[in-house]
Amino acid sequence: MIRLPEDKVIITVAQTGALVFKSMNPNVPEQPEEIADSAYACCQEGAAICHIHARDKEGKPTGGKEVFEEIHERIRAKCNIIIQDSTGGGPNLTLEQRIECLYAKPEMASLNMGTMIRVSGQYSGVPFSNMRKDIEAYIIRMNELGVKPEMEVYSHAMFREVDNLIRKGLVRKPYYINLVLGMMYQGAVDASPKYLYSMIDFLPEDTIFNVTSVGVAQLPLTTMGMILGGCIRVGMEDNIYYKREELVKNNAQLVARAVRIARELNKEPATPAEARKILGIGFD
Ligand code: KMH
Ligand code: ZN
Repeated sequence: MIRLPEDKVIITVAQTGALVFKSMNPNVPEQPEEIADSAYACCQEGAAICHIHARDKEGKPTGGKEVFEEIHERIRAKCNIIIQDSTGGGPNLTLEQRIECLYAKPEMASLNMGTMIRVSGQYSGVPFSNMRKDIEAYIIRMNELGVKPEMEVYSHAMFREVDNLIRKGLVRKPYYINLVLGMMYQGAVDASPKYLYSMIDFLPEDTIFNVTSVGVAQLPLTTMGMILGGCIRVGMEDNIYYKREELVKNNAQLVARAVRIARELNKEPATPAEARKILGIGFD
């Protein structure tokens, strides 16, 4: 793996997701204007990357290219944060709908590295399907469109799919892997230091890693991620509470806290331009 320069951390904000709704936290940004205003505020606080899910007018996850285009346009009019679209989409979307966003020209996109079964909630028993052939089809499309994949790994077994892409020359260095911990709803490993260390052990060479952890574990595990030389992701997609019994007021609040902690650790948040350089985005 590659450690970030000691004095830097790349912060991603995942603001919306597919599983949190205004009924759970009224501050979740859902519509394009809300998403763009919030992305701008997060960029001002120190986020370099914005992970994006889109919603239709009723607030349901959508893969609609036009909605992603509107979000991108609105964000780009305000700031130069790196746009990373979700190809995980949401449980209501088909495999084709999940990659429509790529045609809205993000710089990055998530790539989920294995199939998981949802084990609770409304979609209990419904697979989150990411078969090898689909992962390959998605990354081929990303390569054609010049989109950098953010490979999301939820458990050790998924490194097999990472290796498959590397062996087939389908992914370019530096590889960028998001270690997702604690998402038991869809089969992730527990959010514990032991699991984080052991997943870091399995990272291929030439990999920059990011730590995502859900719920109450977002704060401690992302702090560990920074200490261990990784990037971090915060935001309401993964955590709607600021602290016990207190809902997050806005995504920028979580970014601001991450930046305060980074500075205590002698790190500065990478600007979007610095993050592009470190991740090799737009430098072909
Ligand atoms: N909700 C995250 C833990 C995606 O959008 O591709 C996983 C995620 C998937 O971000
Ligand atoms: Zn997501």
